[in-house]
Amino acid sequence: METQIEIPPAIFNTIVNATKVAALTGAGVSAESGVPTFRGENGLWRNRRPEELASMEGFLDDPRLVWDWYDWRRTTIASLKPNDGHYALAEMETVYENFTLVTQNVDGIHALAGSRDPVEMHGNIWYVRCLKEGTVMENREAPLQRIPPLCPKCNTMVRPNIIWFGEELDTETIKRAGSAARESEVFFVIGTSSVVQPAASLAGLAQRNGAVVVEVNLERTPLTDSVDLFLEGPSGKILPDLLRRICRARGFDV
Ligand code: BJW
Repeated sequence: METQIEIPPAIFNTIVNATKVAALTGAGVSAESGVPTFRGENGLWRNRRPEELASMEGFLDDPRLVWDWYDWRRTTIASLKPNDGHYALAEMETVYENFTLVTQNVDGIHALAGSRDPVEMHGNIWYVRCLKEGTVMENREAPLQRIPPLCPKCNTMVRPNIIWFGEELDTETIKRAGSAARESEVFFVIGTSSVVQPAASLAGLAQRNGAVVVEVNLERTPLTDSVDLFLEGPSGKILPDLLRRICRARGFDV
């Protein structure tokens, strides 16, 4: 059954008729697939300080602890499948002339759902980087045979190719995310607590450049008061419903 989401007609028209659209996703989008979120009651940090697990200092202090955490997450994610929210976002690429998906998620599930070129702001859990030479390699072994894993070329320890706290985001990635936000007519912010920078600033950037900002979340966030539309509920339900309504209004088969 479709959820009864109330959308003011002027905003709905913009959503339906837009050509340039972008979406920023966070951990909440993968929650219905079984990937734990970071914050909140059952969040991944609940017993640990984020800096202990997701910073270079924490890693150098105890690489085994950090790799154990990543090994557990990789092994969990390896068996999971995209949910209807991921599929709706992949479908948006066919509905809109220009649709950019920007994600903070490192799980790679958007690509599994068919999103063609997601901008992965915080990296990807299936890639590792050699601490000596900086070479980035795909590594899908889950569980890992050796912890911490070593570079197959030089035998030095590798780290997850993920952006940790205090680390700069890749320049090209930040450029793509910024342009997508700046140029969008509609900017969706989905399943993120909107507290981690610089991702959390993209909605404001989009709005200052004229975009209608639509937030989808189970609960209110620090962003909610400034968005044009807040859709409260699970993204795995809200996004397919919204997509159906957009397609119907555009005269597409649904
Ligand atoms: C649902 C749902 C359902 C649940 N449906 N919704 C400016 C001001 C203040 C601080 C800073 C600043 N600039 C930089 C900082 C510091 C820092 C930062 O932002 N700190 C804040 C926490 C205060 N940022 C950085 O350090 C960044 N680096 C940087 O800016 O460098 C600058 C620099 C410049 C020059 C030289 C050197 C440096 C890097 C940030 C990297 C973040 N990385 C992490 C960890 C990765 C580890 C890993 O994954 O292995 O990425 S942090 C963690 O948070 C992870 C996530 O991608 C990110 C965002 O989390 P997300 O996705 O929002 O998840 P949750 O759990 O927080 O929220 C889930 C939401 O879903 C909730 O709202 C639920 O309600 C909702 N939900 N189920 C819909 N079914």
